Amino acid sequence: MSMPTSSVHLVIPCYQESGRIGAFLPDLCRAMQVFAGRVRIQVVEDGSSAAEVQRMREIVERLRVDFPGLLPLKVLDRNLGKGGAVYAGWADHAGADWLAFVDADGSCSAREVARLLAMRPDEAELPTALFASRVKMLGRKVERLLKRHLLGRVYATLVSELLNVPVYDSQCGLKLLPRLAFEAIAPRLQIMGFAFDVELMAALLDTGCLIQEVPIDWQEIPGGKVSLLRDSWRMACDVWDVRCRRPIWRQGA
Ligand SMILES: Nc1nc2c(ncn2[C@@H]2O[C@H](COP(=O)(O)OP(=O)(O)OP(=O)(O)O)[C@@H](O)[C@H]2O)c(=O)[nH]1
Ligand SMILES: [Mg+2]
Repeated sequence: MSMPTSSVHLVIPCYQESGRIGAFLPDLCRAMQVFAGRVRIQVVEDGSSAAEVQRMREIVERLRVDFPGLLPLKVLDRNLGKGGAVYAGWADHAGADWLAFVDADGSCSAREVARLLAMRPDEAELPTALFASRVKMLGRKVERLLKRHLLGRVYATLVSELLNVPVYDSQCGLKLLPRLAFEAIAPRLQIMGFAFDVELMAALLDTGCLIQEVPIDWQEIPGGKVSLLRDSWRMACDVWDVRCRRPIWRQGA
């Protein structure tokens, strides 16, 4: 298979992640070499403690010696939330054709990131985004704690029903989208927390961007920060908020 020639700006949003990213980032840098300089990786540090920022800087700077496609650490002065960190990183796209993010913990392996990025079409009649999806199916390996899997299924069903979008997994931590499609919707995006990708998905669809879900392998890594109690309620409210604002977007379109 020939590799796509378009460029990608891949952001890793991080909050207190120096313990988990250390195993993942070197693998990711190595895996991106197959794209011969067309993928740039940017780690965004989202208002963690000073000691944590220092540790992250050391990890990134050490790797940059061998991997010039890894950009200097971007440090935000205050915690914006996962979505806020992703968007802050995407603002530095430097003309990349595609924008992407992946979670810092390596739940989605470097190999899977490379597999999804290699699927980006160099030319498509309609703009198309690729969203990774944790589908438990024959031929794929998805390992998650049962309670997280179940809650994830409830949330995805809520998203799908409330927004009338047949999405299987809106929250998977690996997504790739055309930069121009993102720029068309960026002014309307308001959700900066864990539900940011629900709003991103709805806004892309409403402006005519296609989204394909790509089943990937996923292995839950201990130390996750999404709290089943605290964050689920906030995330459910955010879905409702997107549902209420969609008709207003459409009037303005
Ligand atoms: N920027 C930012 N990123 C965060 C924040 N909290 C979590 N993240 C990032 O979001 C990504 C996913 O967070 P996790 O803690 O792995 O979430 P999880 O609880 O494991 O949930 P799943 O991975 O979906 O099972 C990681 O890259 C985190 O660093 C935050 O407050 N700000
Ligand atoms: Mg995780």
